[in-house]
Amino acid sequence: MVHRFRRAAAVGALLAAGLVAAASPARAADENLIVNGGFENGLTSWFVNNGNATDTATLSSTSDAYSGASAVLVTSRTTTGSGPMQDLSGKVQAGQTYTLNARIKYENPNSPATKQFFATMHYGGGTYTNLVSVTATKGQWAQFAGTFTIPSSQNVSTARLFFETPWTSTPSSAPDTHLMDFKLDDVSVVGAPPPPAPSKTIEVVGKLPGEHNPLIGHKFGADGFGFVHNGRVYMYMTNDTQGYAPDPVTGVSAAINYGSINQITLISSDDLVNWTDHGEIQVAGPTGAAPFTSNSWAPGMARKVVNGQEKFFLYYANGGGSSNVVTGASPLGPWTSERTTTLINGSTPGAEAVAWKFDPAPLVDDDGQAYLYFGGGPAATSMPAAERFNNPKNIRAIELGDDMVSTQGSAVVVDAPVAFEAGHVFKRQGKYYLSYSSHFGGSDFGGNQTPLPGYPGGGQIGYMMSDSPMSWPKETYAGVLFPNQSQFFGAGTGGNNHQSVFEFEGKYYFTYHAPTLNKRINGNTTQGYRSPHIQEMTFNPDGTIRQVVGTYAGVDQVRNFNPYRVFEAETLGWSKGIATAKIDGGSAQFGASAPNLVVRDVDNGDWTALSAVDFGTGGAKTVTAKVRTLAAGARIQVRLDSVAGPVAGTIQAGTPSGEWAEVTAALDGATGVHDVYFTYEGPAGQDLFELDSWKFDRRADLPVTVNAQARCTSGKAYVAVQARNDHNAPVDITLETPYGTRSFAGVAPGANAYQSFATRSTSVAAGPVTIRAKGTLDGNDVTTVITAEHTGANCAA
Ligand SMILES: [Ca+2]
Ligand SMILES: [Ca+2]
Ligand SMILES: [Ca+2]
Repeated sequence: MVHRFRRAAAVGALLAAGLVAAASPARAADENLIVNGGFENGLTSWFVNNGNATDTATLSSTSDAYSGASAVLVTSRTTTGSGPMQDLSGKVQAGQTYTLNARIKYENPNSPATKQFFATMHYGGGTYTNLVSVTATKGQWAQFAGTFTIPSSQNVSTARLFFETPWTSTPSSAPDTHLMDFKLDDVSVVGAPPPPAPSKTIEVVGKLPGEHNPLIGHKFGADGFGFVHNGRVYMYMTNDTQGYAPDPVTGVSAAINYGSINQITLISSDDLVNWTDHGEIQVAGPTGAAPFTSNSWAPGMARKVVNGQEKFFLYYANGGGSSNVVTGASPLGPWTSERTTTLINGSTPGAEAVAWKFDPAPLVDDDGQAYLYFGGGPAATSMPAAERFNNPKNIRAIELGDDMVSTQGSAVVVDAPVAFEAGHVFKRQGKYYLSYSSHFGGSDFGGNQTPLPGYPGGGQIGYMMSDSPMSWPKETYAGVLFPNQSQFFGAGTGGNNHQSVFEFEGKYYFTYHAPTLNKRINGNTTQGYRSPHIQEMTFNPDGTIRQVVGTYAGVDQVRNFNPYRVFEAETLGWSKGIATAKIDGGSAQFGASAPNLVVRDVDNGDWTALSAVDFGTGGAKTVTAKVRTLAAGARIQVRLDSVAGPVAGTIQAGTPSGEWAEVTAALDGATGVHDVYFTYEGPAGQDLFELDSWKFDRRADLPVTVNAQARCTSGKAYVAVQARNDHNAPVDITLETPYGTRSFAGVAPGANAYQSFATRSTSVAAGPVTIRAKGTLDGNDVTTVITAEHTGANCAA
């Protein structure tokens, strides 16, 4: 049936070489779209026509070439379509005309003296179009030479070129006529160059100014695992952006395909609002750190000193069937595999009955012993239906070996009520907390039922509390700590979740995901692309968790952002219209072995922003951008507080050179704490520049020298404060102590501001004084604040 349809599609589309009146005019930009058309690299980029399962054949390299050293030999043909194929999807375009050339030869002595061959395109499904034909003479190289025009209405999302003999329904009845071996060489398809890959850049503002969820607005990330090290929070995530491919016309991507994900996305922050994009870790796949795995879902991270060496262990799900771990020299890598097989799989003791041996979450206990929590999926059918629903026993806990890349002993059952997946454990005040995601019922769990009283509903995060990291009977169940995210974020945001909990500077935080960025792009019809969120987690006096509420506001910024250093331009509080990409070389901020990214796809009107930047009272004098300029006239406005806020400075990006350069601009008015918006301007329709890093420099402080000490006069203590103006112009000076304040206007160069403040006590302990100096430096008004400590004195003696 397929072939009959195929014949119909071919009618009228056939352009035999001799019928072409004139080739389309050659253009300088034309290129050959065929890879390895001369078969000099063996069979690279070629495969057997796969339009139908019956179209089998054998391809091999032959030294009987038309040109060069080799050609391809096609044998064991089973249908007339059995022949060599190359994928031109994404290369050929509807409405374009191409010139096709190839050499073909057949030699079967029992075959006819001449034979027609076709170059044919398979556009997917049953749509085949013969492009060019040639009638060959037995034993001689014949030449395909013709042009073909793809109809402007043709869908070319699938376009595979192959070579064949004319169709007949029963070729095996006369194999010498229809299924002869043939040789092919020097294939070319020349025409318009392939269109650029469609943009994956997210054009909407995905994280709204002032809001802190989702954490980032320029890419997706799911199953976040929060990990704290040396004052930074790292979020390891399933790379939901990997297969994101918005249609160039509709802007809508096909639904997420988890099977194509083999990278882990990593971002970090020391304030929980401004996040640095560290790009993707190629964990799995042929070029991955662990090439024996093919997927990288739901990461977990742990640190441990092993044999005196600090190491970081990144666990991940290799699809649903197994879990694995790679080792990092730092939280940012580089990553290597200490294993050649997966860590958790069908032969892991105690995990045999777990359907999905995935979602590995590590815990390193205070005594150094480490554990791994994993598992999920359909409950064993041997259980009664009610047990399958309420207590599916699909999650496991197992001890990790001292090396963190092996397990020891047997996995134990985590009897989490209504459990689905996403087991995670943290420890607080001696108690272990295991949280997990609950299932949605259905035939995998004994049919739809009502959960036992207090048990989670579908797609919620439940938790258990235990005194032991390896003991999780159902009695340790403690409740639901997070309802389904759709309760907070509305239509289009439902589905399962995956959480973690981390402690950072005295507070606990809960991570989860929601397709909120997807919703901002496409409205309530989302395609499953998830974004990371964080909320603060608080506890009742008895240690139970107060249920977490999901908000776009998110968490408070932990500290102001320090601009006085080199920091990566891919540090984003908020952004619009930009993308990021990894480049060679290390990070100026995180070190030579850390990945470095740049901000790219910067168009007129795009912007990036930082939240709560502290310029200090003296303020910033200059800003420096490391920029690779792509368009003449491009510039960066440094604005305060909003995208349309006052301009503190303008960086002229300079002449497009293709080279990275540091460009500095003066700043005015950048004092105190502000959100900072870098707004990008230049010619419309052009990429303006790429950005690597930023650096702000302080305005110099006024030179004022302070001396503060306690003295005794008549048995009473005084605090004497002296501030000398070492500047070359008058300065206003204010002396502040707990015992009084005095201001001096216009203190002359070299002169002192001096006051002895009475404490009215017989003794005084050492304590702080504050000196504020106001003056003019380099033509700018500057306030310098100096804090000093005065000595103590006991005047009673
Ligand atoms: Ca050749
Ligand atoms: Ca853009
Ligand atoms: Ca950078």
